Amino acid sequence: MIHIRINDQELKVPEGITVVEAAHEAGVKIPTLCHLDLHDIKMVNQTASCRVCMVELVDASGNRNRLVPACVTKAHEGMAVRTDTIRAITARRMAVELLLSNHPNECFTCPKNLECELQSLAEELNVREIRWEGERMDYPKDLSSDAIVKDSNKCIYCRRCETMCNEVQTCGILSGIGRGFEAFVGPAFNIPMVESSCTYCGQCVQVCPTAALTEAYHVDKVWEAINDPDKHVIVQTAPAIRVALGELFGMEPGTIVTGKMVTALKRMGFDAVFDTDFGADLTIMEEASELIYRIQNNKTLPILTSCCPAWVKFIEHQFPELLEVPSTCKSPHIMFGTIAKTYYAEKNGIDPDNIVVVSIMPCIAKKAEAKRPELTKDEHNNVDIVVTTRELGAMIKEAGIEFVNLPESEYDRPLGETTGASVIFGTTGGVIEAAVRTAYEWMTGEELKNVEFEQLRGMDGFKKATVRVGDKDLRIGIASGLGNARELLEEIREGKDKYDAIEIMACPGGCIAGGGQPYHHGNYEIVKKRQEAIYQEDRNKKLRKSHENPEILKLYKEYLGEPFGEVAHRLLHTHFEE
Ligand code: HC0
Ligand code: SF4
Repeated sequence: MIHIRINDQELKVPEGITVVEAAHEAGVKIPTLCHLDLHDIKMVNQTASCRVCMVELVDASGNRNRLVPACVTKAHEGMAVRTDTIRAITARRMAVELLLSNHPNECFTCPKNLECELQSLAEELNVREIRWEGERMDYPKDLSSDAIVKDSNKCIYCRRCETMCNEVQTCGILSGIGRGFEAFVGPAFNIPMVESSCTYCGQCVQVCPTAALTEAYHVDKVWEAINDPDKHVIVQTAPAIRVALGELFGMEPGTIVTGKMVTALKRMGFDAVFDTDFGADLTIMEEASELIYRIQNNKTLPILTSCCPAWVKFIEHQFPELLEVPSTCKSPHIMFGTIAKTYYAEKNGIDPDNIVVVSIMPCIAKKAEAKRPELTKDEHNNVDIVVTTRELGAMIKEAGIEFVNLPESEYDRPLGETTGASVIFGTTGGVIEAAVRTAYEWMTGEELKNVEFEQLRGMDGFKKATVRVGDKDLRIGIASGLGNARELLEEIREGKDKYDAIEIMACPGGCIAGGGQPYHHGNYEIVKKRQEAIYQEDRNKKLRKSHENPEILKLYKEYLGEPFGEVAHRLLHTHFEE
């Protein structure tokens, strides 16, 4: 421990700590912008480029003699720091003023209005004028992808996205381009995002403090569909939405808002409100069957879950030689779309051409997934519009619905009947746990009494576990975050460790921390609360194994035949390419 002084407080702090961290221990907040320390996922962005955290050092004679950026200045024995002098305050305010001097003046219409960290800082630091008009950038927006919009004019060069993409996700898409006023972060040679190997995981969007990176906005398409009297508009909600949507309305992170969300969707005018969890239960029927088939027929193992579209893109770009490993199952929301436009359409006598399927997802990559050529070649075979949790929140506000006071309602049937197994898809480890619950009973013929597999849970980015199933030990690998996925895939490629089944989710923590979820502004405690809520929602369910879902069993009996059979293959499976 070392002794330092911050303002008038004497402190004992661990060696190696930065001045920002030491000040935090003293209850003093030093504002930061580029700085981001996500220790839960081992990411530290310490570029010190914004200079918003300037403080004054005081020498042994009591003279204030130097301004330093607190985020990269390490505390040392006997150090004295003042955060509250006019010089420090002016320097911080000036840093924000300079950033604003070449920032587009369009807060009213900006997608990050009221969520922008630069805007909040300007308010927090009492910036009341911009004294120097800077040179403006005038780059066109990159609207090339269906998922991400890049507006380089709003880039403040904090490089958080770059650290996230390169160090956490190991995708290497983003880096600094240009000099001076014209500098911004983008793909090499500033090629359009769609031509890069971007996975659309959206983690760069989650950490961007401004609106330089945002999701492609599809709210208007949904309103158009709802307002078209010829269309039967179905909405499905992903597992992770229900534990995060409330945050957009000031509710505590981890509040479960399933019933209120269903009421809101009904009031917004959707013709049927269903649950992606139904698609997740269906996925388990297929994936568990595929796992057992591969084990019993000595086919390629491990099997990898294929429901995360960013992860699928990652393996296509980065490990094409391993493409036979992922399960051929379509992802749950795409399976759902297929069933809505076949089984549900036939059962209700609706022309599939008049059905519009809207997916509410915590994910940005789902927007691009829904447009993949192999999933769109049959027009009755897909999801039409994908909007994120944030876009849903915006629609609820736009519709004038007072979310917090809503009564609760139930999903419609039959595609709204679900089990606890499908809810846990929303967190890292959940898909494989759900698959094990079913595979166990199918492989042993015995009832699984305790459905909670602690060894598959938690926020660790890379977990290895063994689950005893009858006389077989199933070796399981779980990775969340693409850097961890890379480690796991390299192990498989090099034959370093053997697995029977593997789950990969591109976002650290799984879909609960997806690129389309409410901004957590770097606070992983929020993500942990969402995870606890997911497991609570599982415990709230009467049925907790996918193969016990009565509507799923009816779907196979009336329409699909056997799991992993001919019809199921045609409708619910796909292939991967690049
Ligand atoms: Fe997920 Fe999904 S669990 S990817 O994390 O598998 O986005 O929530 O909807 O499709 O079900 C996201 C979440 C889903 C899908 C499901 C899967
Ligand atoms: Fe990198 Fe993911 Fe952002 Fe693409 S979406 S640039 S892969 S962090």
